[in-house]
Order: sequence, then structure tokens, then C-alpha cells
Amino acid sequence: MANSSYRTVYAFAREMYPKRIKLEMQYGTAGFRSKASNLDHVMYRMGLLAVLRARYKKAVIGVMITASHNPEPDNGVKVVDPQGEMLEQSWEAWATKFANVVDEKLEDTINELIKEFDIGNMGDRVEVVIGRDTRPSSPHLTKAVMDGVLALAGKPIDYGIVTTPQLHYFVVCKNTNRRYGQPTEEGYYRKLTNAFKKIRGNNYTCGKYTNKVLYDGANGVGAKKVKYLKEALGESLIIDMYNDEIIGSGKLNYLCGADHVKTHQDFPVGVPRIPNARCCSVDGDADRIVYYYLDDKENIHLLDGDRIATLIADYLREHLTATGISELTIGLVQTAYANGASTEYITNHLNIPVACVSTGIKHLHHQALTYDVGVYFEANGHGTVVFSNYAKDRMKDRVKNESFPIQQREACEKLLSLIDLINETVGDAISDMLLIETILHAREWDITDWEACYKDLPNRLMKVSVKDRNVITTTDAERICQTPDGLQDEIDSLVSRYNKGRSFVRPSGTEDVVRVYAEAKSQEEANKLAAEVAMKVYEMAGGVGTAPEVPA
Ligand code: 16G
Ligand code: MG
Repeated sequence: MANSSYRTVYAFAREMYPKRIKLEMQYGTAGFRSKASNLDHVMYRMGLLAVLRARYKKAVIGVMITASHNPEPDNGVKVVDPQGEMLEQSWEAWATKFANVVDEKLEDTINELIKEFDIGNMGDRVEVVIGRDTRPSSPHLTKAVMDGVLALAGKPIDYGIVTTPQLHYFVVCKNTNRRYGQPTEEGYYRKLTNAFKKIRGNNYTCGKYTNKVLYDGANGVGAKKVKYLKEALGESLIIDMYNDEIIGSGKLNYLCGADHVKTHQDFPVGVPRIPNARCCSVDGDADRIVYYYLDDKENIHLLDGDRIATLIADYLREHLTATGISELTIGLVQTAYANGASTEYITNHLNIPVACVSTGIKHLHHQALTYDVGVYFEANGHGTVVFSNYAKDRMKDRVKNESFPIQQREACEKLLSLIDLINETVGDAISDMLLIETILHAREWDITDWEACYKDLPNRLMKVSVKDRNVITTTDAERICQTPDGLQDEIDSLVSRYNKGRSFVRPSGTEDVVRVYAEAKSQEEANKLAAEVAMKVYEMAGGVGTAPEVPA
């Protein structure tokens, strides 16, 4: 299409999505998030941006409409790059610019980007695949994205309601010419369940492991999708589903879901309180998962992303060693939120190198790619494993080569099946659950055996409202605060008074607050340290509203 005609189309479409609000939006760690009613023009403009990105990369681009664990009136959007990664950082700034520019300047901004990246072929019918979660606002916002795609003569493909990781998977399938799998929901379930059944065999229970899990679907897409999975799994894993009231119930993430359980260390509503039963919760777009159980005294025991990472890394390392391919490297990636006890356990007991990076999946994923087997998890339960092509090829070669010992060839075969079970494109609650269940089954463990690996240090998370959260800047993977001047010295001095104390502060990427994390030997000490640090932030970084309360 000639430039003049695409302009006519999009100028017409633009009228349908005028920018009515002044609110400045920022493309953050998880794209744009806001009240759904603020997002019409943003969605339309992300449709435009996705087409330009697809033309620039000469590949299929994804757009996911979701606000993850946020409450139902919110919504959001993020752009998925060709290999399933989050949108490249330099384009985040363009996304922000697109979202905020006044209507009259939109066309100029588009042209600026076309010029900057020398995007010549404005007639290419590039594909943009679009998915959405179960929020009532999502169909309407999908239409806005699709109109944006059409306005620049791209080809929108609407996958309807899917999990965020499913959308990442579709993008990668399409961009690898289906080598990664079939770009359909059915293809996704088939790939995961075939691998799961192959690895676990017909022995459904093993030692202390039982093949039943209580599953909290957060009243979202994770509940809807697990229904299909249950059918495909049959008796091999019995998933007792709770919190599956879906569209328009207003209950999405409400007092349930992975974020609620992790943040409040609180057992979700809707799940039966059965002592020692293995439970898991996913979040509103099913890219996070945490496990937990209630003990006989009804105390909740949480097995979060750190536990999941150690369980997986230990198991993979064992198999990797068994392959006999000695040059393959394994590493584990965490953020500063990882419990100090987990880092100590991985380093000193598992002997696996640990890297610490800034919060946000793109940072973890990127670092994980530097290993042949890169395990990454945030403490909140978002993570996966990535394998290098080199590792995959070496293992495939060894399976076929009969001159290697049978044990080595079997270890390679097992790892290759595990790779099929894992959604390498992004953290995926459903795939992670199947992987965790596979490992617990292989270990013949119940959930308390898993918990017994190490003991978490008590910790506390707080937030502080400040006038401008950007006055806080950090370095060293967010562990050191650079500004405001002197704040880090104050934190150091507070921390030094506590046994096993550790604390850091960072501006949130998704909410207008500063987050404070603290851990120490006892819960009382962790609470006190967090409150003291929060108070320093309040005093030195322009706190607003009520000051944090510091226990005596
Ligand atoms: C987003 C990130 C998540 C991170 C969280 C931190 C992705 C896909 N999601 O949800 O990884 O843990 O933000 O939120 O990157 P915060 O900046 O508000 O603490
Ligand atoms: Mg999520």
C-alpha cells in the first residue's frame, strides 16, 4: 500500500480512538497498566506500533491484553518480540511516546519511527497475533488493537482468551516455522501433556508423592485453560480446581491467586483448608505460580519462586551430569527479592552459580540465555528454564550415537522430554506446574519433603508512597540505592544492627510507590527492619500520606 493510502485509513481509524485523557503513561516492566477506561487510545496505538515492529523485525509480533494480578477494573497491554521476549528496551521508549503523544502529533511520531528504523516496506502484510485475559474490558480493547493493526495494513490474528505464556508460545511457533510447535491451543496442550505422560509413565503415585493437587485458578484465564488440560491429562494428574468463576464475576484475583498468596502469605479463599494437601495458585494471566500447604495448626507454608527454582535446578543439574557432556553449563538467575537462604542453599549445597539481576522478566531471561541450561525465577513465582541450541544438539546427537553408555543416552532423552514440557519462551504457570509435579513424582516427595531442603529467612515487604518515586535510583541489581544521597548509608547502618539482616529499596515499575524489602533472623526483626527502612525512605525521598509505623 502506498504511504498516502495507509494514512487515509489510519487517520479515519484514529477518530475512533481519540486520546481523551491527560494521564501520562509509561511502558514499564509489564507494559502499560491502568484503569481499562483509560486505555482505548493506548491499545489502538499499540496496534500501530506492533505493525511497525513486525515490519522492522520482518517477523510476527504479539500483543497481549492483560493486567495480570491486578484487580478486574484494570487492564493493560504488552508487546511480545519475535523470539517470545519482552519488547526490546529501546522500543519501550517509543511505546511510551506513542501512548502519550497528542492526536495531532501521532502521524508525525509514526513517521519519525519509520525514519529512525528505516522501515521502507509499508505495504507488507505483517502478522500481529493478539491474545487477551478474561477481563470484561478485554474484548473491546482487543478491537482497538486490531483497528490499529489494520490502520497500518497489518494482519491482526485474534487468538481470543489465552494465557500470556500461550501467546508467547504462538509467536515463537510462528517465527520458527513451527519447529517450536503448532501455533494453536491444541498444539500447546498436546506438546505439554505428551511430554508429561512420557516422562511420568503409568506409575501415577510414587513413594510419598500423590497425583493430586488443589489448584486455585484466581477466577481467571488460568482456570479456564486448565479445564482442557485436565481432560488431556486424565488420571496421570488429578487437578482439583477452585476459583474458576470467570468472566464478569468481579472476583478475578480477589483474595486468591498467586500474588495474593505470596504477598500476604495468606491461604486463598475458595480452596478447601485440608491439612498437608499440596496446593498451588496461578495469577490472572497464568504466568506465575506458587505452591503452599496448611499444616496441622492451619499455618500456611509457602513454596515460592525461589523454592521452585531450587527444585528444578537441582533436578536438571543431576541429569545434566548424567549425560556425560561435561562442557554444558548450568546457572540460576534470581533477583534481590530471592530469600537469602535460597541463595545460600544454591551456592553452597547445589554448587550451581547464581546471578542476581534487576526485577522484571526481561532481565532474568536475558541473563539465563548466557548458560546452556539457564533456570530463572522471581520469588513471586514467575520463571522458566531456557536451553541453548548447542545443548539441545549435543543431546540429540548423543541419543542417536550408540557408542555412548546407555545411562548417558537415557539422561539425554529424559532432558529432551523435559525441554518439551517447559515453555522456554516465558514463565508459564501451567508448564511450571507440570514440571514441578514431574520432579516431585521422580523424587517421591510430598510437599513437606520439598520444603525441608532449606529454611527461609523471615522477610517483610512494604511500600511507601512518595511524591516522585524516580528520586530513588539503584545499582548492583537494585541492591544498592544511589539516590537520594545518604539513603544507602542509613540503610547499611540499620541493617548492621540485625542478625542476618538484609534490606533494599527500589521504585516499583508497575505502581506509583517505592518498595522496601527486609529479611532477618526472626519475623519480628524483619518487620522492624522493614519499617525502619521504610521510615528512612519516607523521610529522605519525599514521603506523602501517613508515615510508616515503626514498632517499638
Ligand atoms: C511485572 C514483571 C514482574 C515483576 C513485577 C515487579 C514481567 C513480565 N512482569 O509484573 O516480573 O516482578 O513487575 O513489579 O516482567 P514492581 O516493579 O511493581 O515491583
Ligand atoms: Mg502475570
